[in-house]
Amino acid sequence: MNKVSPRHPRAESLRIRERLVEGFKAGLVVPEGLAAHGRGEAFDYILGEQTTEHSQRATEAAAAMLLLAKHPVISVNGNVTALVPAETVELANAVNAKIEVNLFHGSAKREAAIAKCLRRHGAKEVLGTERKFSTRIKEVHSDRRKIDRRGIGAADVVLVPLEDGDRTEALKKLGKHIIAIDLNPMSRTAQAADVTIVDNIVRALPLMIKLAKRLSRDTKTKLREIIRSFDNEANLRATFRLMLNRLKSENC
Ligand code: PTJ
Repeated sequence: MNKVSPRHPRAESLRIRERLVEGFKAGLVVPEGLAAHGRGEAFDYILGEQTTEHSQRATEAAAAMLLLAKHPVISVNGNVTALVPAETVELANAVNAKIEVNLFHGSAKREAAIAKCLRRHGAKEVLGTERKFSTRIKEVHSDRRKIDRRGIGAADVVLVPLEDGDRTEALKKLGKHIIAIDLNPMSRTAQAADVTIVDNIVRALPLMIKLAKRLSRDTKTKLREIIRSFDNEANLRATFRLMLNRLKSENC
């Protein structure tokens, strides 16, 4: 790996790219995942590569929702595993969630590599790799239709980071609550989710862990109040406005 100089003005962004390239070489990430990351980077640039107050509010609502859930599940794909493997495991422990591998570009080999990587980072159980537990959501027209009966199949709340569109809509129809992490506030996933965090996953997950640990000491009534007072549509509109204003200004 080429060492990125800490003095480079875009060092952090380059380091994140390196993690994806390493993930690609290790068989975790598909080539399309590199392109998807580029799209995310463009939106992140407009956001100023920082966590906005709106995404902070969404992240708090997401943490409360995960803590209140009976069967929370974190859905992981190649990019998520390459970027935040340790944080995914830490968040799952903090909110008592299951981790399930769910791929857009399905491959048993990559599922196994992703599960192995997450176990290396401390995950005790990774669902989504055993055929005998697998079932299908017929409304989904991609490899993502394959889900684990013990995981997403039984879940009441599903965290879907870096998702493509139609599964979120299908999971919503099945009555599940969806939390999305997506730098593109216009994506179908962002629009369809109950809570949308428009932030880079490398910033969103550490913040969610911190907030989940803090909120776990609060009452259920307080957690319900956080969710009740969160308005995803208004929050997305405010994020749009912020992006537009940044584009109009000369700071972007
Ligand atoms: O590993 P697989 O087979 O499941 O494939 C994963 C990808 C990401 C290739 C697949 O899910 C896909 O094609 O996704 P899309 O439709 O490109 O959507 C990914 C969304 O994530 C886009 O809206 C991007 O803007 C956004 N995104 C990309 N990188 C990040 C991000 N959002 C948050 N943090 C990022 N680092």
